[in-house]
Amino acid sequence: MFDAFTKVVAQADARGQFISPSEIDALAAVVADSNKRLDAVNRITSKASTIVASAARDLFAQQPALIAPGGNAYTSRRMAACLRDMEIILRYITYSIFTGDASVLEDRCLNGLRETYLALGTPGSSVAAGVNLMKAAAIATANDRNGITQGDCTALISEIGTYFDRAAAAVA
Ligand code: PEB
Repeated sequence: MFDAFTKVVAQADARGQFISPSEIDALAAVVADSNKRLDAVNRITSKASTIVASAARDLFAQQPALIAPGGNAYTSRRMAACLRDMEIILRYITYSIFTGDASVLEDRCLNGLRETYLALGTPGSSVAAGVNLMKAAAIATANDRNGITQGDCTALISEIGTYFDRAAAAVA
């Protein structure tokens, strides 16, 4: 599990080289944006249950077979497992936003997840659709201009998007 800094160190060490000026520039940008990063993590974390619930509601509206008898979210046990899975994935994404690196998400959540869903008979493409709905809700939450110091968050928001994209691609 790396953060943006230790990832650069590990990569430089693997090459047997000093940290390059462009790596230092990229990490300086991470430092400069760190308050925005913490605000984004804080907002998504405090709205996590709303993000999960609204994404799940949209998913079941788009794919009603999931909640019909025989569906993969039919019975409250499977519905609870589904909401729990979405919350787990969102939680690891907040860790990646916090550390500025996808490795915690990849290593501890996505690694083997496709095979788990295959074995369970849970449709990975539906999980991916749920992740994409969480992406829209989380980015709307993080990017809300109200009640926060104004600034340019485009780089951070697109980075946040890549963590959701990785999660969706890992199970689709
Ligand atoms: C992954 N999910 C399920 C299980 C596991 C995971 C290991 C089996 C054990 C259990 O039921 O608890 N666990 C989960 C995860 C990590 C982890 C992400 C990461 C660290 O440790 N059903 C749907 C939707 C989708 C869904 C498409 C979006 O219709 C999910 C939610 N996951 C779902 C369901 C089950 C499950 C289990 C329904 C139960 C399947 C079953 O028992 O039939």
